[in-house]
Amino acid sequence: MQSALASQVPAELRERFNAARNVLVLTGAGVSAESGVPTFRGGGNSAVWKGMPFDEISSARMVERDLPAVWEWFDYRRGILQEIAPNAAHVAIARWQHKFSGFSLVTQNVDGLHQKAGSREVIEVHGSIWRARCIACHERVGIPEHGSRPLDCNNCGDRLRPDVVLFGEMLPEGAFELAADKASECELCLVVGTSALVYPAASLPEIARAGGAYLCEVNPERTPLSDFCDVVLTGKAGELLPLLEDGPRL
Ligand code: BV8
Repeated sequence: MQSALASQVPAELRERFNAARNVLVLTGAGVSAESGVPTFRGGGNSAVWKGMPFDEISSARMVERDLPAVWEWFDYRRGILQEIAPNAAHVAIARWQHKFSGFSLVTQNVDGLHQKAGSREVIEVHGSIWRARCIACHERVGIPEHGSRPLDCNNCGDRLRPDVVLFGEMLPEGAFELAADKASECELCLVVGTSALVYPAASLPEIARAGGAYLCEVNPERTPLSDFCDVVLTGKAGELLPLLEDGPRL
């Protein structure tokens, strides 16, 4: 007997998923929601930090205006993340890297939870909260999950900033181009847990579609992308993604 959830997976999607040779998954904050990481938008709220909307505190302007405030915001988020584990969605996606002959994972998230779940070669188009970068020489340095954050650049002594792409900043050299190439080559594109509002990442599903991909969105809410997709699975990623894998019908 199929569970109500499993019946949400249309036969065509399941067939395509099992037959696919080249798959791309694009994730946003929603894939980490069931781990307890607050999303930025949706659910009637948007992230606010000390009265500033998140796209203000997470902006290039703020790095120039008040770098200590930007660090306080990222230190706070890293503190939350230290206690957080990947959820069933991250774990399913990590399994998929061995399931298909061609598999790409592009994430807008900076939380590192895909890597924690075992995903490798993750294309992080918005950088990582677990790295810092020198303002002057751009030398990068890792930030330990437990322990103090490096303060100044070992290379030139100048100040460090989060190695995260803030609003109004270019994406990491080559990251978007690589993601766009993979999107144009895939035959199945799964868009998981993103409001599809932030560009250029939000243009990746369009690039996949232009390359002939079958588009599937996984999200409890409708997004501007929903009508553009071949199929929309309405629900939580942690519940729905494991159902895509061919296994005993629940
Ligand atoms: C750029 C890192 C070129 C920081 C982020 C003016 C000047 C400059 C640029 C612009 C401008 N006006 C517009 C732009 C472009 C701008 C943009 O797109 N703005 C939007 C908001 C209109 N983009 C940029 O600035 C980008 N750079 O364009 O460079 C340039 C440069 C200079 C001048 C001109 C052009 C840089 C964008 C990157 C910004 N950094 N993050 C940080 O983390 O603090 S973006 C931020 O939003 C996050 O990274 C996040 O990934 C991203 C998108 O959000 P989502 O991941 O989708 O999360 P969200 O909360 O929105 O949605 C969650 C979804 O999950 C919801 O749909 C919800 O229903 C769903 N969900 C909830 N629970 C679940 C679930 N789904 C599944 N399962 C669940 N359980």
